[in-house]
Amino acid sequence: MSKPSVLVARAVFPEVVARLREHFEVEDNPTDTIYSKPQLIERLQGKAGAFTTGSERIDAEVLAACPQLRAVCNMAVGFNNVDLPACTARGVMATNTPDVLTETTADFGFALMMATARRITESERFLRRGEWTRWAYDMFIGPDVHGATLGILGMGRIGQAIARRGALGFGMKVIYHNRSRLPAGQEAPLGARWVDKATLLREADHLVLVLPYSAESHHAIGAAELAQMKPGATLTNVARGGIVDDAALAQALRDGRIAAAGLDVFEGEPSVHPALLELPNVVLTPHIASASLATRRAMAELAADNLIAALGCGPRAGRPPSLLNPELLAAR
Ligand code: 8YV
Repeated sequence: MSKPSVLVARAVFPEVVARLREHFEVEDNPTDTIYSKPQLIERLQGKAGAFTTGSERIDAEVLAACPQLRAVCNMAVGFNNVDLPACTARGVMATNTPDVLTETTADFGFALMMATARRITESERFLRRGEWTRWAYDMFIGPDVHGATLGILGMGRIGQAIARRGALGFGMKVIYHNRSRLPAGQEAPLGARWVDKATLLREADHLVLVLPYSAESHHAIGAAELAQMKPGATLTNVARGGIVDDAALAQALRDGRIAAAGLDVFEGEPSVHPALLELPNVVLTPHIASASLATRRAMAELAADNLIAALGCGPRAGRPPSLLNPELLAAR
């Protein structure tokens, strides 16, 4: 029997591609070309599976043009690049890579929040420019992290891991807003308190965004929300571009409405709003929150496990470990 064909849409660890070759005819992308939609559709012709990342949009049009596709396995926990209802309607299994990146992403979110509050990159640029000629009592003065109020918008796995760092490591008071409240047993060890969104905005000294992107969360933080925050507060986004209105944020930072922002994700990335690039009080990183070697390997291996199982191979044949549309199993 011939092996099913799959597309690995971006460059990824060679050992993961080699593992996929044990089960599939693999078209990989060692030059790491970013495919346009027509190129993606062309490459997906005759493919039963796709190993994707956040840079490939798998929408209804792509699915309609690739009727042989049976599995889309995203190497990311976020899957806003995949139209899940359209996949389900066509019987295409969709998977993501939860859990394996939680702690690494939380480390980075906390680091970005600290760098933002304590003005690490801004002061480094000053030093590198040769402007450090003397000490001054108010040089790069900023807010404290320890003991401050940590506000978390979106209290899933990563939000809870950031809360744990803040509460247990830095003596922070943790408040959060999420559609569903955590069970008391999960709130208690963190001393975490559920609040409505307005209270979160009003009380947080350091607000960290960790919610998934959806039509509902689009511009969850815009001019109106920024206006409710404390003037000395910081905002950190390690979730998705589009949750923050970047133009409104740039304006708020320029006006001193909030003290500073730390951003790992952007609307329309890899483009960054030009106004953000010009501001001193914003720490900018290129969507690297999950980028530890061990975690990126684990994400790639999990995406491969999902693809192998989704296409009926390996020990979990037919039961991918992180299936987003389990209703397809029930339908079989
Ligand atoms: C990925 C991410 O690196 O997992 C996610 O949702 O945002 C990152 O960890 C990125 O999406 C590439 O697929």
